[in-house]
Amino acid sequence: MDVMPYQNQAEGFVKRYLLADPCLPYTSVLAGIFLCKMVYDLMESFSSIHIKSYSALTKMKRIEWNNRRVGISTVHAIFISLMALYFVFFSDLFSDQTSLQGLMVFRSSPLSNFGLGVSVGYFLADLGMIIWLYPSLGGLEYIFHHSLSGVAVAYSLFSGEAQLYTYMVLISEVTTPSINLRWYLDTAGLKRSKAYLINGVAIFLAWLTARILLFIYMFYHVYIHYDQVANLYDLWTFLAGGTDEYIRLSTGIRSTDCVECNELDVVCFQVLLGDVGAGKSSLVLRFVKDQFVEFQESTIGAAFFSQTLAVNDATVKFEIWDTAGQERYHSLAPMYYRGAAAAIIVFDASFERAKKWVQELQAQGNTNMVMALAGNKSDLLDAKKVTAEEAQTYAQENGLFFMETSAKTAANVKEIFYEIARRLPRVQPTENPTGMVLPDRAMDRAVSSSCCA
Ligand SMILES: Nc1nc2c(ncn2[C@@H]2O[C@H](COP(=O)(O)OP(=O)(O)OP(=O)(O)O)[C@@H](O)[C@H]2O)c(=O)[nH]1
Ligand SMILES: [Mg+2]
Repeated sequence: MDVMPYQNQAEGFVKRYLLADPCLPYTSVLAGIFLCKMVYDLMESFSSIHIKSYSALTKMKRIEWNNRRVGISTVHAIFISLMALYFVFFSDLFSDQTSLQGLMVFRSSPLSNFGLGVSVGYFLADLGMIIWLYPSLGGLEYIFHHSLSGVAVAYSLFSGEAQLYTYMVLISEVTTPSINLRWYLDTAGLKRSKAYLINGVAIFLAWLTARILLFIYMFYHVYIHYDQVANLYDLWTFLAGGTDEYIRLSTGIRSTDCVECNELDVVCFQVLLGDVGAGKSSLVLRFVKDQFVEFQESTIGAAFFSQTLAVNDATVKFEIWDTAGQERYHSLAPMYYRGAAAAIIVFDASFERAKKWVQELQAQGNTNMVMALAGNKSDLLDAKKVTAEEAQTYAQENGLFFMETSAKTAANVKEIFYEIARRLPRVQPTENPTGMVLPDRAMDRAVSSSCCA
């Protein structure tokens, strides 16, 4: 019988469904549960043949051995702490250098999802056994601890949020094998042995490093990346839903806590959208660095910029995501416009793509989002296909404001950002509505996060 067609079908099924990105979290949770069962059975067979003291244990102690102590728990701890050490210290996935892949707090990969999925599978399997054999494998504190851990890891897995911090916490699993070993030494009556003493020292050092120093490092990391952490929209919805802080975050505007800034200072998350080559990067480069590059490279993923404007009596700090216009990056866009307070939709020759972006933002963006339509390359009069009147009418009908800009000549570039700032709900009008100061210095990321982030 020819098995090839079946083999091909099976391979297709695995690739298209089991290992496809959207299914991977579910597949890995199931894999985690099956792996637990496998480790349990292997441990049982191995111990009954090779470990003499195993057969002397009571039935309950054997279950505890295969589950909690030597088996599942230890194998999971070794697996997840190795994964966590890799992602936190060696992988580029969460590093600051790869800003092109979007905010660090929203990054994930098939491998990072797989690791968290297996961990969720472990927590489910272990929780199932604890409840089934309650209270022999552990009391309420175990149920509470495992439920909380499982839910936290599953949240990070399925939302794709803060996976770096989840992995940082999971490094603390390195302490588990030595704690399990202590149980073994206890049960084997080796309390007075040298091994017991060495084990105690190892536990102390592992705790100090993985549960104290590492947690200090994690909170420090959160502190220096607070501008990104504040974008954890779903988590904030849960933690601060309905509060003033949540409203400010969900509209993409928040007060700064910089001591040098006054009460009216705001941070405005902003996104630039538009067709490929329309001039998004050129506009933001002109605004932030007052530069123009004749052959600007096409953006990959997205790029981050920040610039501060003094508008009326307030200082508005723009945190700008310049998105890529290429169609293959379209699916990333919601990550940048979700939670944004303002958007500039840029077009040059064709108007159609810009209209689609407006529709998408109206359907899925913030309700109070300030939207601007920029007809860029106004210096190239011949290339124009859309008249200013046509764009103006469209903008008025759809609640945007329209400006013709040129990144090349700098025409209307500062003005469009200024007009956005002026329209932000938290920026108060004064008697001098035209007062605008644009600092010469482009603010880099490090400066921004140390001050007004
Ligand atoms: N003449 C003229 N050329 C411009 C202007 N703005 C941008 N360009 C040129 O248009 C080309 C594309 O500009 P980009 O800023 O890379 O366009 P983009 O929208 O960021 O494109 P993607 O990143 O691919 O989505 C570059 O070669 C720029 O030099 C402008 O105002 N006038
Ligand atoms: Mg670009």
